[in-house]
Amino acid sequence: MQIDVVSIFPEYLAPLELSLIGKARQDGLLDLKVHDLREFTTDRHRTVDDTPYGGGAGMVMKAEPWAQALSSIAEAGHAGEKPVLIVPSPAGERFNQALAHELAEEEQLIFACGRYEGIDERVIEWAAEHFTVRPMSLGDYVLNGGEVAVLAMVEAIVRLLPGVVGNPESLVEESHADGLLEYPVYTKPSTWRDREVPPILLSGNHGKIAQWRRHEQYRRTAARRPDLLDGFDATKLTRADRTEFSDLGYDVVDGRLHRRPDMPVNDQG
Ligand code: 6GU
Repeated sequence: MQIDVVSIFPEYLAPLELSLIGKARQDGLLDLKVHDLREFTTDRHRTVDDTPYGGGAGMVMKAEPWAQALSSIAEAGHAGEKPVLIVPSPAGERFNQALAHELAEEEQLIFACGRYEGIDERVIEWAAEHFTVRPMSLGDYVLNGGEVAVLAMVEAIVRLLPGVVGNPESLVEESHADGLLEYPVYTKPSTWRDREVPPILLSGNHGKIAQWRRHEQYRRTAARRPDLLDGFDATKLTRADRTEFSDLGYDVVDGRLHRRPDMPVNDQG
């Protein structure tokens, strides 16, 4: 996979040299380049921003340096499909694990890190002729620029590339892999400060352990992220699974979970 990141703070992306992503680059699994937007300006002051038309607070990123940067990256890339241009923005589509999987299938991703109040909207319109443009948000809060969001999205995507995570099994049993939060985990010692590991985990009964873990996933998800249960496929639940959901206040109707209105709020997650 090829990833290009454009930013006025290329040093902000230094963590992409480290750990799993740094290793993927060394191993040739990932070709990642960080570009300084100011390299694509032509004036003496290397200007990337200006005041907003219509007035208001803050500054807006000028169109031309962005067009120069993106054209240069597109020309250097493989002439195949349109590359995907991800524009981090709190006004974007919510990034999630399903999108990470989808983007991990792409040949080339380009991330355009805006700062200030954003990029001149005409760049986004122009870019749609050359790229598949995807404005994307990490969540409902505001960061100063796209760089931190890019660190998060690139990590979420790159760890899904074949060969990047040493044991691919670890991708199967993590939070969001099956639309649920992960079960709690424990390691030695079995008693720590008078706290015991749940005895079932020491039983050696792999069937019971798998069921206990699944039920912990349900409990946690119901307590912390009940919104995730709206889209949960309940058609393949066992009787024990249904009973667990019933205890949590959910009935199965037409293969979907429905919260009973009389149930007290579950805060034991
Ligand atoms: Cl992707 N960018 C910025 N600037 N702020 C954000 C965000 C992205 N996601 C959440 N807040």
